[in-house]
Amino acid sequence: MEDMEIDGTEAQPYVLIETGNLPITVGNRPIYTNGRYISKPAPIPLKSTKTGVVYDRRMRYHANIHEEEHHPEDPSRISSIQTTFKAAGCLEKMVLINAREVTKDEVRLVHTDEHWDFVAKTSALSEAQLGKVADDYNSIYVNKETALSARLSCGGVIELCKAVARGDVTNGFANVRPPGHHAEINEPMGFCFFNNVAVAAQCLKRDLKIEKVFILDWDIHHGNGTQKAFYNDPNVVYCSIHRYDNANFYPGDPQAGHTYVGGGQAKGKTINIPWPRPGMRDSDYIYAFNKVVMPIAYEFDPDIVIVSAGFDAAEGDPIGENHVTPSAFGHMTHMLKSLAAGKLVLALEGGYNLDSISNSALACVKVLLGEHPAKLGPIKPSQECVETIYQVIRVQSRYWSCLKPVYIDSTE
Ligand code: X5A
Ligand code: ZN
Repeated sequence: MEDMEIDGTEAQPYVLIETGNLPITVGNRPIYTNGRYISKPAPIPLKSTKTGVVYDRRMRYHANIHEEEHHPEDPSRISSIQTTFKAAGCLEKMVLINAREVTKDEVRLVHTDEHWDFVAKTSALSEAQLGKVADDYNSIYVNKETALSARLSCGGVIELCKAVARGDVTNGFANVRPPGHHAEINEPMGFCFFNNVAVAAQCLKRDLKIEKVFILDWDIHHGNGTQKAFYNDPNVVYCSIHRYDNANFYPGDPQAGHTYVGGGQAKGKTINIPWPRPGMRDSDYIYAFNKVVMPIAYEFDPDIVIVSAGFDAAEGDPIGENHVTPSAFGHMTHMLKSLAAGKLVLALEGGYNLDSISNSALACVKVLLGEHPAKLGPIKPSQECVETIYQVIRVQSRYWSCLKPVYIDSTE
C-alpha cells in the first residue's frame, strides 16, 4: 500500500489525531482510520492577543504649585512608568489607546452636575483662589490645568475599557493621573477628582451593554468613592484589599471594614479585605487572592475585570509601608487574566515611590503581554492575614456558595 492510494492526495507527515475512532498506524505511514487517511490538519491559528496602553503627557500638567514641599502625587509618576515600559521594550509591543476628555454626560453617571461644574470652573481661578479651593477639601491640590488632566485621566480609562470590552484589544494598562477611587459623588478627595474606574464601569454598562463588572482595588487605600458608587448595584462587584488599621489609615472610615458587604439586592457585592497593620507581604496578598478574591470572582463570572491598580502597597512606598513585590503584582494580574475571557484593564491609582511603581507596573504589563509572572517563594501568610481572611469569609459566606464550609466533623 502506497501513500497515494485512497483519496489520491499525497500523505502529509504523520500526526496523531483524536477522531473518536481508533487510529491505525503502520510503521511510519499515515494514520488510517475508518476508511480514510487523515493528513496533517492546517495549523489552528492562535487568536492573537493585543495589549492596550493609555498615556497622554497632558496628564502631567496637573501639579502642585502651592506647597514648597514635594507632593507625592507628582507628574513624574506617569512619565516614569511610561519610560520604564519603553526601556523594557514593552511599549512597542502595545497598542496606544488615545486618551480623550471625559464628557459631562459620562461623568454624570457617577457624579453630580455640581461636581462637574466645580471641577470645570477651577481652570478660571486665580492662584490665590486655587489655594483656597485645595484647603476647602480633603487632601487635594489644584492648578489651572487640573480639570484638563482629570478629564483626560477619566476619558483615558473609559477608552481603554471600551477597547477591551469590544475586543479591539484583549487587555491593557491605563497609565493615568490624577487617580480616581477616592473621588466622591459630589467632591474631590485624596488626590482624586473624577472616579475614573467607576465612570468607566458605568459607561460599559450604558454604551456597550456589559452586564457584570468585577472591580478589584489593590491600592493600599480603600476606594471609598468606588464602594459608594456601586454599593447597591448587584451587577458590579467592588473588592478592595487595603490597609485599615482599625479605621486609622486614610481615608479613615469604618466603611472600609469587612462588615460592609453591600446593600439591598447587592449584599455580598462589596468585599472589603482590611489589613489591621502595615507591613503586609506577597504571601498575604496571594493568600487573599486564593481564599477570597478568585473564588468570588469565578462565582460572579464577570464580563470584564477592572483593577484600581495603585502601587502604594509596593515594597518601598513611603505611604503604604507594605512590601508587595513586582512578582506578586504579576501573579495577581495573571490570576485575574483567567476571568472574563481575559478581558482585563489595569488603571493606575496611587503609588508614590517612582522606582516601585514603575517596576510593579512593568511586571503587570509583561504578564498582560503574555509573559509568565516571575517565581514567588512559598506562600506563608501572616497571622494577621489569616485572621482577616477568616473574618471576611465569615461575613461573605452568606452570599457566596464558594465560601461555604463543605465538611465539618463535630468530633474533631
Ligand atoms: C489615590 C491615593 C491617597 C491619599 C492620601 C491622603 N490617594 N493622605 O493613593
Ligand atoms: Zn492609594
